[in-house]
Amino acid sequence: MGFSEGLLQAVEPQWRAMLEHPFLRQTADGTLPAGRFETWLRQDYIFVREDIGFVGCLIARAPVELRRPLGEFVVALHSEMELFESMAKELGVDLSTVEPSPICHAYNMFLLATVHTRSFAESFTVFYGAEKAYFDSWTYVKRLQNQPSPYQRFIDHWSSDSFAAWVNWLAQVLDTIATACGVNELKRMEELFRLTARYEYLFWDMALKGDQWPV
Ligand code: MP5
Repeated sequence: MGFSEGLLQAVEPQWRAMLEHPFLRQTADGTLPAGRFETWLRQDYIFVREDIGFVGCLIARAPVELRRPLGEFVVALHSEMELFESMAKELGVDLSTVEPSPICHAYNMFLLATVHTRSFAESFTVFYGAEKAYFDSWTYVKRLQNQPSPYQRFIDHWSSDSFAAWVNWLAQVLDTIATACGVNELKRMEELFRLTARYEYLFWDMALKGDQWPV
C-alpha cells in the first residue's frame, strides 16, 4: 500500500464524516435549503483565490521537476475562478463584496502557515488532501444524483476524468516523496492530512449552517 492510501485509512473517521455531510447529500438530491449553495459558492471563490497564493509558495519550495505541473495548475485555478464568476452571474450572486467567513479564513491561513513553516513534504500533503477531498466529495455527489442539478457544472468539474487523473498523479508524487521521509515527518504528514479533512468537513458545515463573524 502506498503512503497516500495509508493516509486515507488513518483518517477514515474524518474522511467519512466529510463525505457523509448533509450538504453533499442535499446537493445531490436537490433538497438543499435556499441560499446554502450560494454561501458555499461565495466562500469557495475566496478559498480558490487564496489557494493560488498557497500553490505559488509551494512552487517556490518544490523540486524543479514539479514546478511546471504545479505552475500549470495555477493557470487552471484562474480558469476555475472564471467558472465561479459565470455561475455566480447565473445564480445572481454578487462576488464583489464577499468577505471570508471564519472557517474559510482559518482554512486558507492553515494552508499558508503550513507552506511557510513546515517541510515541502508536509505542505504537499495538505495540498493533496484538499484536492483529494474535492474529488471524493463531488464524485460522491455525482454518484448519488438521480436528476440533473442547477449546480451541475461544479459537480462535473471536480468529478471529471481529467481531475481524477490530476489527483491520482498527486497521490503518486506524494508516495514517492514519502519514501525519503523519516518516521517523525511521516507522522506529522498524517496529522496535517487529518487537519485538512477536518477543515473540509467544517467548510461543508459552514455552507449549510452559515458562519459569520459575531462582531
Ligand atoms: C478545493 C476547493 C479544491 N476548491 N475548496 C475547498 C474548501 N477545498 C478544496 O481545490 P481546487 O484547487 O479548487 O481544485
